[in-house]
Amino acid sequence: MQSELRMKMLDAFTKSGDEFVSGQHLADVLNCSRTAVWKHIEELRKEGFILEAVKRKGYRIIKAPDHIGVDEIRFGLQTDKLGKNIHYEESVGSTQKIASRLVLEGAPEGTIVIAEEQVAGRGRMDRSWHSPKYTGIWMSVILRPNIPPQKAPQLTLITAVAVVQAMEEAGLHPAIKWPNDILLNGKKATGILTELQADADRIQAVIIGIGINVNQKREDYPEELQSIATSMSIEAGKQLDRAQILQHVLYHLEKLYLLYLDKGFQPIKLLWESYAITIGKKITARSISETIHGKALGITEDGVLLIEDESGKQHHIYSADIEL
Ligand code: BTX
Repeated sequence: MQSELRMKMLDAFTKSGDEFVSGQHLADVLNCSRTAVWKHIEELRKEGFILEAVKRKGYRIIKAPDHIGVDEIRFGLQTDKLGKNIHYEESVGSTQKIASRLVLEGAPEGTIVIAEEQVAGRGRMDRSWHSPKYTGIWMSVILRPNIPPQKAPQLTLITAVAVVQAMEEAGLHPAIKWPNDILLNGKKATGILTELQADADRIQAVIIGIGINVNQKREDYPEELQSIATSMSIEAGKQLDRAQILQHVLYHLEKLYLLYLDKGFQPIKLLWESYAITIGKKITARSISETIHGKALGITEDGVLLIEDESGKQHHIYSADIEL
């Protein structure tokens, strides 16, 4: 919708407060037909406005979209570095792609890329990540740690702990499924994708992609995800404040990252294991090359999953999908 029309329309709604605005009044204000009004109303809906339409009365706005723009993120953010440099977009293909461009342009550590919607959100191994508008946290965080490239998977585990801690603050009880899924009531509520820009022995940057389902309703998911995905809001039974959750994630991530740089992976490993549902259980790990059944023993210093099969042989799992 053109911004001038949008302004006139929102002004009309603002003036009417809780009262309905008739279709005819909107048509007069916007100088257009009733059919065109209906189209504009549908556009507002698509952009996240919740509207009520009642025959012979007209329309009213119940709720404006819950945006997470730069101001909402900055106001109340309790970090020194993470999120101090914010790249915000309404709609993108993938925040990871933008972040990797920013890395090449020299973006400082702690830069975040945040979008209200991703139309080509990415998971691991070229899978897609469903990222509908105004419902989740679709974010990439740029870190520049001075660690060898093979240690980068540890940052996925650090991030998982940070997200879990932020979810606990919202009163939820999340669990981690190695390596990157955060589950609520057994269903996936968050995915983490860590990508590297590195030379042979030095990391240029790590881009941590975090996708948190916050305010989706069950019907917002495509059918194939309905049985495996959930959102914080579905589990909490109420709408949640995305900007606040994002701030909490950055706060915990910064604390854990500094702890990691200072004391190494051991304290993080203990925290991670305390949230992991896989450890001690019989699991199946499927990777591109093999499928291993056995008991998950724990993770190594490098964040690699250790499985003991029935013959007592131990396997190091670097990348796989886990079934419990
Ligand atoms: P993954 O490969 O572990 O998970 C991808 C799989 O998860 C999909 O194949 C699908 O079955 C399921 N899935 C897709 N979308 C959702 C969803 N919204 N909720 C629950 N399950 C879903 C996980 O990869 C890593 C995801 C990282 C997403 C972030 S968002 C910001 C950043 N930008 C970007 O493009 N990706 C990351």
